[in-house]
Amino acid sequence: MSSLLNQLHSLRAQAQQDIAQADSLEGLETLRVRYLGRKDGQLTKILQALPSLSPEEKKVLGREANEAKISLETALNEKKGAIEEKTLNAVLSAAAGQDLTLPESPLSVGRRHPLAQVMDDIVGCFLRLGFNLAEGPEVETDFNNFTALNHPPDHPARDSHDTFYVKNFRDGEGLPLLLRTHTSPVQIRHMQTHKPPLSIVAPGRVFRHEAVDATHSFVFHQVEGLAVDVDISVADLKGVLGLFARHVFGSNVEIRFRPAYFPFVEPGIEVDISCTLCEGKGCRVCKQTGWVEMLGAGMVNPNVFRAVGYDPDKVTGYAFGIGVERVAMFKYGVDDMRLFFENDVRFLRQVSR
Ligand code: FA5
Repeated sequence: MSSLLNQLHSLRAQAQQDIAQADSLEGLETLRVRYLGRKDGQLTKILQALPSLSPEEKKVLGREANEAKISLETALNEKKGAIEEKTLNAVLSAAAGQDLTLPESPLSVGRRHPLAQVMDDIVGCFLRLGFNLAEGPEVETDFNNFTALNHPPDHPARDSHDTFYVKNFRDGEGLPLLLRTHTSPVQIRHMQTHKPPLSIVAPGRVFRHEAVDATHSFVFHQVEGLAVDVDISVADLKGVLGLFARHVFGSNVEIRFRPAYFPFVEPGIEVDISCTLCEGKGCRVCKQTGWVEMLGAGMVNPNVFRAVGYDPDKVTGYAFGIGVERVAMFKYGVDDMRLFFENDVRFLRQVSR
């Protein structure tokens, strides 16, 4: 028994000495396992002799072992605190001269560009109404961009779209390829490859050789819509555009149709949205008129159906082309389109969610 007690005392003395000399958290952990480890710790090994002792001896050894355990655990904890404090002091003195009480710099999270958000919003509205998504290339043939859309070769309407032609590249007819001036050629591509009934929405980037000002850009975005079936009427077009306007601008908005000319629709319509910024009273965004022009639309011209091999006596359809930048300007009350392209983050933060 006395040899066990001696072992215990020298274990305690040795452990206290080792803990006092430890200089890292890893070293401390090694000592904890060596002396107090449940399986192979030296204290556990001494206690393995307990069953062979008398009840009185068990009491004495048990009490002493318990005291040794508590005192070593306390020493380990105190040493751990001391090592951590030393590490922190080293970090602080390395940062001497810096003001550690300053707030951390805020983490700024990126967002989608406001034009992308508006485009998604418009497209999402039509997808929910049952339209399918369609796409076309930005470099187009003269046929798809003009001829099939009822612009004969010498038709003056071609001049209304100042076109960027792609040098040295020609389509199958020997005509120059061009950067599409609107998303309407997607109508042609889709009808050439699909049979009616169909309803599609086609977002995309378009290009016109135009001077840039507050309401015009030489590259901008449109969302094209097309629905073809038997007995489609202007009433269907009006209903769908009304739903679109209320979805994007809120339930109080009104739309009005004005006659307009586009070779590929008959009748052609320009659609205005009542100005929700001034509630129709007149402001700088609606140029004091109470209305803002948002899109072109109309009933598909029979010549367009003929160009894609549809029988105009059997089907009717409507089409529309929405100017995305105009929608974004109106939605955010911005009176200069160029702000959307300059990408000044102070502006983008103001208008995007
Ligand atoms: C067209 O581009 C026709 N393709 C739209 C259409 C489709 C009519 C289907 C009928 C049936 P327009 O050139 O008006 O039409 O342009 C449509 C919309 O694009 C305009 O209402 C306007 O919102 C926007 N837009 C036109 N030119 C510019 C420009 N330079 N910069 C920014 N937005 C423009």
